[in-house]
Amino acid sequence: MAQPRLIVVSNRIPTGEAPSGGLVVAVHDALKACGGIWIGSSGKPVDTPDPGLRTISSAPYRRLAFDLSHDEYEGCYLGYSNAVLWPLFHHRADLISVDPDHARTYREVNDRVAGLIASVAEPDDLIWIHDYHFLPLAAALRKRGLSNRIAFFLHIPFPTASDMPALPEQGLMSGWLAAYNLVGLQTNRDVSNCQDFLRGSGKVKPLAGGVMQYKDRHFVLRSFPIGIDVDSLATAAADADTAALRLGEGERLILGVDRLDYSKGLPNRFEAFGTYLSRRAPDDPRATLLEIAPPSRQDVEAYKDIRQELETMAGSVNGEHAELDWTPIRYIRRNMDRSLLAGLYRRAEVMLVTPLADGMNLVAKEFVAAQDGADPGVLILSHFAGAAEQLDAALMVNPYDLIDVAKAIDKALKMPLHERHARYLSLIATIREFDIKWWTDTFLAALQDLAPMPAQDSAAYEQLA
Ligand code: ADQ
Repeated sequence: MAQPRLIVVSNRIPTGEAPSGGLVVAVHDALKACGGIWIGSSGKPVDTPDPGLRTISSAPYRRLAFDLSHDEYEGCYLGYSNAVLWPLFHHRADLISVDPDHARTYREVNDRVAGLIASVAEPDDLIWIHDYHFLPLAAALRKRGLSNRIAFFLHIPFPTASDMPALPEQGLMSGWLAAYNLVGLQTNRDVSNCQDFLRGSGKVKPLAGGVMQYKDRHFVLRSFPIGIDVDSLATAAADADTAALRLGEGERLILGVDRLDYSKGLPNRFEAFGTYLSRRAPDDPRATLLEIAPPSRQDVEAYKDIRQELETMAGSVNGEHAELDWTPIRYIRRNMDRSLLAGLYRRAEVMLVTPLADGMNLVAKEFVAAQDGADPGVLILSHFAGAAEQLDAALMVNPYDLIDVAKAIDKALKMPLHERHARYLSLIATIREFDIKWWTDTFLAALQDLAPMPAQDSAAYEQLA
């Protein structure tokens, strides 16, 4: 069967010539194979936005960018996407900042972007939309009469049915999702949360095999756990030069790598490491926690305090436990080059991945891919990372329980080679089987299997988009 053309829509598009990073490379490969178009925002807001799409590159496929005005950036990106949807979907309804103007701008931007997509889409194109910035986009495309096969993939967790009522627009959500042919989530837990919500909305009836019925049409809801490019990470890790990282004689390395975000549980992690240090026996070797966490989204209110909180906590743990020749927490607030990061994964004996909520967490998978199979490190993984559903051979922890995490650190540092090895073999087998190529291939095959959605009364979509 001939491969239809693919249109990918994501908040950001790579602007450089050589895309890097797992998802970007995977989408790049899929677009190269099918031909197609990648559409995304140009990043920062501009004073006089171009009303159309700007071509960033034309080969081997087209990359097209749309501009956001300052009001659109503030209302849609900062306001609704990152100060309502992100906290709500990460079970932090206490942090949401409800503003009807932001909700209106979010829907208006989606509607405008739908017009731009409609101006380049052809009837047989597959359209693949990424993430929470674009939940209503399919409804806005259907309103314009597009019957294409349209899929959505949510990179972050789906909220529980009890969190969802905090969203003033929750009444629209089932209609937004039902306008897609295929809705992909990271884990089975997300699918079950989404099913509970849809069933509870009274508008959607789950049928067999992930098929959902909304009014007189159907859509499919399934999990597609995202993976990584294992070989490129393993090669980068083996080739990296990490000599600049100097540790004392016998000092052990524990690593944390995150965007600075409240969902990543960093204060809990630092506190748990402090608890480990307080409980450690005098003749245990020294362990240093190297945390690499560059700030993100600093324009959003809820992000302003985390940096301060973390620096205070690092200072307090170091003040209590440091020696003249040892600083237990080293905290780097800069972005790290990917190949150096891969080398650090390989050098670390223990990796702490302890989010309070996370769609998947690719860092956990990257750490495993980077290991030397003859002497692998140990992954400590939160139950609340999406990756926990697949990586049950990691040391699983409850990140809220400081003693549980402290005990896991102790166990990981003392784990004998045969146990590290057995756990590693199980983890790497899973990561290899469900890699990034599996993810794009499986997702696109599932979409291609579905029939286009017959054009319907566009008035039904007017109220949604
Ligand atoms: P993120 O929240 O950004 O992504 P994550 O999956 O952990 O989180 O990382 C994405 C990429 O960023 C990884 O390739 C990682 O190497 C890189 N990265 C993270 N911290 C870094 C640092 N300090 N320096 C350099 N690079 C760093 C969202 C969801 C996740 C989901 C992904 C993909 O929140 O849950 O796994 O999308 O679907």
